Amino acid sequence: MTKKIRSSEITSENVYLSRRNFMKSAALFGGAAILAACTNVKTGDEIPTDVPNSTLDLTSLDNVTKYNNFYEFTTTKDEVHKLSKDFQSSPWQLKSGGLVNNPTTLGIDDFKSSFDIEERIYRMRCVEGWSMVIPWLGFSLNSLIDLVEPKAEAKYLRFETLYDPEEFPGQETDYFKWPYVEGLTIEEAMNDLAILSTGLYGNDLLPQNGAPIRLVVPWKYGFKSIKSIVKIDFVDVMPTSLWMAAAPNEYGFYANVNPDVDHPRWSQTTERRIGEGGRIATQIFNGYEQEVSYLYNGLDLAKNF
Ligand SMILES: Nc1nc2c(c(=O)[nH]1)N[C@H]1C(S)=C(S)[C@@H](COP(=O)(O)O)O[C@H]1N2
Ligand SMILES: [Mo]
Repeated sequence: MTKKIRSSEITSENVYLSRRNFMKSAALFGGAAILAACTNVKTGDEIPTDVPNSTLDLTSLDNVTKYNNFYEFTTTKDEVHKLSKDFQSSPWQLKSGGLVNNPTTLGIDDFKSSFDIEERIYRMRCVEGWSMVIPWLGFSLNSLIDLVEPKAEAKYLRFETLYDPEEFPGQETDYFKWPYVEGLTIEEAMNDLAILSTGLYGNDLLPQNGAPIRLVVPWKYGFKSIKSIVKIDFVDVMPTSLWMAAAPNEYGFYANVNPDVDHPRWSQTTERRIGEGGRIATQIFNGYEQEVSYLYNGLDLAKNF
């Protein structure tokens, strides 16, 4: 009998996923999408024929919540969870506007009641060369786009993290231009893989993971998945992200995971899966090529990094 999740990952804290829900989420991805990159291919007799007989091993809840990048708190990954524990993520409002017909401000409960919250198991590849597999809870960004009705001139989405140096000690340093900003083309934002996440491992997001709401775009380097979002603007010019402003020769707008385009200071051909030994091959678009490559037809991915 094959388990979708290693029994060693199942603890009292993270038994969250009924087999039924898991199969639902596995089916959502049409199998190949989440499974092709699998480094621990498993076979078994328990798996329906329409779902490939392999899966991803989840990164442990402990690693997902204690090894974090959230520069608003600190640049020390294993300190983020300690420094963020008193972060006030409620009440919270996310304002969506700009070039839209229906500007909308919603609280987190509004999001949860208006949109279908699904589980999405995605690989996350940090530009630094490590990766995780995380069971997110969230809803398709596309459903918010439908709600606000972008005007024809809207070409990009520009996302902003809360600016509040009292909550975020890191924002008192002027090494970065705060607040954290990220962007997507509207076509990217409409791709079904792009979600706004409100939770992981079956529970609400903890502060260190971007409570109460953050973006998840699994085919791009992790830094695109902006945390603790307060604003989404639909705009007609390409947004300048925090990372583009900080180091334009190192971080471009697209930031698609690409083993063939090295970071100026290191190779991107392999990655270290947190909690596992050794290094594994990094895949183009982080393994989601089938789902997203149409977005980049005719684009030189080395120039548009
Ligand atoms: N606002 C904000 N969002 C952010 C970051 C950050 O420092 N600030 N770090 C990014 C980076 S580099 C990564 S790899 C992921 C990490 O997400 P996780 O800690 O939830 O795994 O969040 C991204 N989103
Ligand atoms: Mo990252």
